Amino acid sequence: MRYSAVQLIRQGLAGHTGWSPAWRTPELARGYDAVVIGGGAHGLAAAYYLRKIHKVKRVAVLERSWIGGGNTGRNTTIVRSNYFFPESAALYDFSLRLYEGLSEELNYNIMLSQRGVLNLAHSEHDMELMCRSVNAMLLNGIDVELLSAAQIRREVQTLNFERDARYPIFGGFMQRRGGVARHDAVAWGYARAASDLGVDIVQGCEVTGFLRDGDRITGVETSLGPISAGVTGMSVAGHSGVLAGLAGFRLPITSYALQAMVSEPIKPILNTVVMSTATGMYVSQSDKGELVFGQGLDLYPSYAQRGNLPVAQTIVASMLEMFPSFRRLKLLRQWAGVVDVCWDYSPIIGPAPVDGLFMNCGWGTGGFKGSPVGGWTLAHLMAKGDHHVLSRPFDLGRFTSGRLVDEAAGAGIAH
Ligand code: FAD
Ligand code: PYC
Repeated sequence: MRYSAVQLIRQGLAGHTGWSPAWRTPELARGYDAVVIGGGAHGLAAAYYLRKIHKVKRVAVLERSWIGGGNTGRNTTIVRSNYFFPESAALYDFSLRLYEGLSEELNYNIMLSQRGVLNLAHSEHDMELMCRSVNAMLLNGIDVELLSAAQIRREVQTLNFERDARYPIFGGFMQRRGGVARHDAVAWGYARAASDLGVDIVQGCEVTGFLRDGDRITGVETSLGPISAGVTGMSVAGHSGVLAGLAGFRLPITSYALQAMVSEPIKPILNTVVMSTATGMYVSQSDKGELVFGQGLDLYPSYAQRGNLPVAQTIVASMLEMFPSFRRLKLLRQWAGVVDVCWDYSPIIGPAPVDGLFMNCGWGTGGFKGSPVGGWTLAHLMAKGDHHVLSRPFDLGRFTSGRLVDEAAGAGIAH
C-alpha cells in the first residue's frame, strides 16, 4: 500500500487508526519453489531478491516468532565496510552500496545516516597497526582516512583527551560513508516490498525438521505442518547450529550472547559513531537522542537472550573512561541477542553439506551491515545453485582448505 501526502495528513489527524498492514498475512501453502527459514533482515532480503532479481515464482519466508524480532531488532545499527581483507571489503562494500540505495529501492525510509564511523587508537602500537589497516583498506578501495588526535578533537569534543586517561587518544581512522540505519525499518522495508511481489511471509511458523528424498532436502517440517520446497535457504542467526543439527551436519560456529544498552535521551551531542578497536567499546547517538553502546561478547557459549551483569559493568566502565561527561546519564535499557561466531569471524555463505539446502550464517557480531548482501548472495545461490562471486570466499569449504578470512580485528567489538 502506498499513501499520498493528503492521505498521510488525514491519517495523522484521524489518530492513526486507519493504516493498512504493510505486508499480507497469507495462508501457508503446502509447497513453494523456494523456502527461506528465518524472517530477519537477511532472510527477508533473500526472499525479496529471489522474486525481484531471479523471478522465482512461489517464495516463502518462515519465521518462528515475529519478523525482525531476532538480531535484526537487537543490533546497534552500525553499517560500514572498513574490513582488512579484499574478500571482506568487496562483500561489505557491496552491502553498503545496496544500503545507499535501499530507501529508494524499497520505497521505505530506512533512515540511513552516513555520519561516519571513527575508530580510536589508544597507543603508538594501536596507531602503527591502524596505519597498516588503513593502507590495506585504501588498496581495497574503501574510503578511510587516518586522523591525528588533534583532528579527532575537532570532530568529537566529548572524548577524554587527557594524556593520563585510561584509554588515551593517539589518533584513529574514519570511514565517512559508514554510519547507522534504522534496523526495524530494514526488516519492514524488505518485508513490505517482498510481500508486494507475492512472497508469503509466515510468522509463528517454526521449522522443526527437514523433509528428504534420499540425500536431498525437499522441504521442511514446521509447527504448522510439512511444506515441500524446490530449494531451501537458512538465515537463522543465533540458531544456525540448531538448524544444521536438524539437517544432520555440524558447523564451525559457537553461539554467544552479545549485549548492548541505551541511555536516557539527550540533545544531540555525538554526531558520529565512535569505536575503540582495542577495547571493543562503541557508541553512537540515536535519532531519539539515546546513547547506544556496547563492547563485547559474554564469553561463554549460550542460547540465553540476555547479557550478564559483569560484562554490562565492563561496557559502562569503558564508555565512561572515554566519555566522562556521560556519567550523569541514566541507563534506560539493556538487552542481548544470540550471535553465531565463526572461528575466523567471517560469515558462511554457500551450499550446505546436504543437497537442496543453502546457508547464510555465522555473521556473528557484525551482520546487520551485511543484511542486503547476505540476502543478495543467498538468493543467487538458491536460484542458480552456485556461488555469486562475492560469496565464494565465504564457502564452508574454507574450514577444510584452510583459506580462512580472519577478520577478528575488523569485527568491530571485543571477542
Ligand atoms: P535474525 O534477525 O536473528 O533473524 C533470524 C531469524 O530466524 C530470527 O527472527 C529467528 O526467530 C528465526 N529462527 C530461528 N530459528 C528458527 C526456526 N527453527 N524456524 C523459523 N525461524 C527461525 N551487526 C552490525 O553490522 N552492526 C551492529 O551495530 C551490530 N550490533 C549488534 C548488537 C547486538 C547487541 C547484537 C546481538 C548483534 C549486533 N550485530 C550488529 C549483529 C547483527 O545483529 C546480526 O549479525 C544480524 O542482525 C543477523 O541478521 P539475520 O537476519 O541473519 O538474523
Ligand atoms: O559490526 O560494526 C559492527 C558492530 C558494532 C557493534 C556490534 N557490531
